[in-house]
Amino acid sequence: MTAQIDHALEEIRRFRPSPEFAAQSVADPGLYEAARTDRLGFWADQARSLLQWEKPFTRTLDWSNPPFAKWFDDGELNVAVNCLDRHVAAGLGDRVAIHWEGEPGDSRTITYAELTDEVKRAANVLTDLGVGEGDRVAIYLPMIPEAVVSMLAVARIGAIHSVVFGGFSAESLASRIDDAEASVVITADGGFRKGKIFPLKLTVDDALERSAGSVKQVLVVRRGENEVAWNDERDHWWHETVGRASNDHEPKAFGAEQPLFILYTSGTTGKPKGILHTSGGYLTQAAFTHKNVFDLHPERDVYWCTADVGWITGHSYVVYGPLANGATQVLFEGTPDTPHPGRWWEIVEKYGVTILYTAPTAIRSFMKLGRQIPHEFNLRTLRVLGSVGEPINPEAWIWYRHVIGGGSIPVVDTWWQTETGAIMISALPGITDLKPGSAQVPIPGISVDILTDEGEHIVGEGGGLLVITEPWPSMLRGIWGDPERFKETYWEKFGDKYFAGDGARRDEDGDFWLLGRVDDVMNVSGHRLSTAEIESSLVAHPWTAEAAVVGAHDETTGQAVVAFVILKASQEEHGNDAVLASEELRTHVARQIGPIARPRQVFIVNELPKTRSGKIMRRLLRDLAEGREIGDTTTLADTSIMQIISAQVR
Ligand code: 6R9
Repeated sequence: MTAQIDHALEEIRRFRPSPEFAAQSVADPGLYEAARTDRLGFWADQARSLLQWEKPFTRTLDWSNPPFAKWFDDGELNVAVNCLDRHVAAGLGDRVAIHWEGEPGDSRTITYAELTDEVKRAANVLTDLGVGEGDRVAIYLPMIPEAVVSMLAVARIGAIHSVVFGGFSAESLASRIDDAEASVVITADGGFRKGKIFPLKLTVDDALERSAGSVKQVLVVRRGENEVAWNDERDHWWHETVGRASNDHEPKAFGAEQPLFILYTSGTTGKPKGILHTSGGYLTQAAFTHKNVFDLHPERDVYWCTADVGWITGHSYVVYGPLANGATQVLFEGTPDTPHPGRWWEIVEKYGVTILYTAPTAIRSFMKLGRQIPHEFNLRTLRVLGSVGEPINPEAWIWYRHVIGGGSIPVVDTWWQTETGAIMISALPGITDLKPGSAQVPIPGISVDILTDEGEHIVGEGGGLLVITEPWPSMLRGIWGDPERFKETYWEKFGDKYFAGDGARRDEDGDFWLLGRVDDVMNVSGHRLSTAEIESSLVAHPWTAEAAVVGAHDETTGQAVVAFVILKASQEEHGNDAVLASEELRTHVARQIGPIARPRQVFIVNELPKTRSGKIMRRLLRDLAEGREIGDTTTLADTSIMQIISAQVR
């Protein structure tokens, strides 16, 4: 048996960097050569040049006890100082760190000097609340500046943060608090979402009733101004504590392997995994990739990553990467469509955003609404676009480049995971010839490969399982409290190689194409087909707005392709004949990819089930396609969506 993944969908468009862009690029092609010649020396150089070390390291990597890596481990640094104080000391105190935009339209501008001040105050308060080195602090906040301040204050005193996305339930929050045994929670009275207040403090109160009782103190930011219940022994207002605290705080240097944060991510089975990241290596790779993948010119760029700080993208590319690099960035509390569907583009215009980093799911939902909405705004300041979170199909890539980017600016598709900590596979704008739909090449200093199920290297072109073959600076250091699960999940399958759980193929140029999670790979009559590839074909049809594909059990073929498709609004105006559309799309896929890929069924629906981070939950669609009872829907952004879809399918 081989793990080859058959494919036929060819994407042949190529975009070379413009000479003007290449001429001003911060990355130069020499990076690849340097990393190839001496990989560890390359990372040591990056760590030294991008960060400020209080005690220089002499050891780059200790891999004597795999899979437990140590990077730069005899060096000492303070992560918050690297993100704040050193920029102020370098005379950049007046540079804007954060242009914050609240959902209702209120805004705040915060300079590096002001942010440093606020973090020092918060660090003093956390110390007063009894938080010491290595203690865990849970952060459950909306996208407000205090979220960034809290993370950095925790880092500054050598404690460990566990940010829990503000959309998670009391139960999820309680299980994360318990797993990490957090002693303090930082939250807000409430936050804004789609014009309403969501009561965060209430959820924290509820979570603490359910939890085992490690939390002794709760720090509450006033944001929603909604009524809250108060426990005098335990609860403290941010403005009364941090607001009045001293801004005098002497930072301590910590070892490079000092734990920085835990971030929970769902596995295929069982309870969420607490992914553990540490300091020096993580910050090195976050800063390196943020600078080179986005071609950051901190003195003139206005960068905007739309991710919430509750996800890894928010950790590495809202907080640590940009601030370590002294960037000016936009932080936005709201959603793309409140109070109007042009809200994002209004923000790009207002702040003159030059670099935008977002997810394909957002891009496709804008595609659905049409180009006239973004075209009402001035988007000409944009010069680099990024994508993350799932494969971006070539149609969405082209739309992003043309409609948002004006047709000539680079789009970088960045592949990485909570576990990898920072970007691993991506083009470098200014260097790489871009291919829509491909994440392209490992960044300098990263080694990846594609293996068969049996662990054999696939020579040349071909599809299989993506592995990372050498340790990397921002790699996860473990699963909190569960070293066995860490080994089992990522290292058991291929020994010393990290198993990412994604399918990928390499094309004749050596570029990588991500094919979705391996549990999203279907086997139809002995052929492996990627859900992502068929989705990409469906979305390329002019009638389709969005598509999700699953493999459903089939008597004859093992698995059969079942598709769920949302048609474009323009299509609905033309009568929206579901039977006709479904027949047309089946034929289209058969034509584009081959008869083997022809979906057994194409269901026309109005919605797809998505998690709060925008990932389609194909597992639920598979339940539906196989006529089973629908599984656990608690992590859906809208838990009622599956009922609506089921009704449409029946
Ligand atoms: C950063 C982030 C990780 C999983 C990963 C893969 C998918 C992320 C992707 C991509 C194709 C890309 N993924 N980026 N697939 N192309 N550019 O999203 O982390 O939430 O842990 O998800 O997301 O399947 O394994 P995380």
